Amino acid sequence: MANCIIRGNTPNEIWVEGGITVEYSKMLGGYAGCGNIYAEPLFADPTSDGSHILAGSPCIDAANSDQVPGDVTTDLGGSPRFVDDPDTEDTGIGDPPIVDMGAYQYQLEDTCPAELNGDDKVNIDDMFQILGDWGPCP
Ligand SMILES: [Ca+2]
Ligand SMILES: [Ca+2]
Ligand SMILES: [Ca+2]
Repeated sequence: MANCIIRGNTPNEIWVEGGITVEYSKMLGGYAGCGNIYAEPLFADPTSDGSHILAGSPCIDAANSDQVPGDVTTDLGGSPRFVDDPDTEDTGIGDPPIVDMGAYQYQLEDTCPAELNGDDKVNIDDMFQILGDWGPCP
């Protein structure tokens, strides 16, 4: 198991028969393994499906990018899977930008409103997206 956030399970965070390898994951109470951390993940709303992590979470840029299957480019919410938070030191491994622990990746605030298609460039492709959406809104 890699790049996971395990939190709030009782009586144990995880129960394994036979043992597994856990790495680059966050588990309250801890679990031995490379890159694992034990701090609170700083969920936006831990009482609902709020497993979105907030700025300052120790899970940001702390996972193993090499463990993400090659065809996975988005997180559970459809946002980019690989985002670097320049305010967070990269403590994970792999080629940057480093993936975050958990199902949802920390997303930066929109600093470039004309970047519409998620490729981190403002160019003609973004213009085509605007033109494709041109016209009356239902
Ligand atoms: Ca990241
Ligand atoms: Ca970073
Ligand atoms: Ca773009």
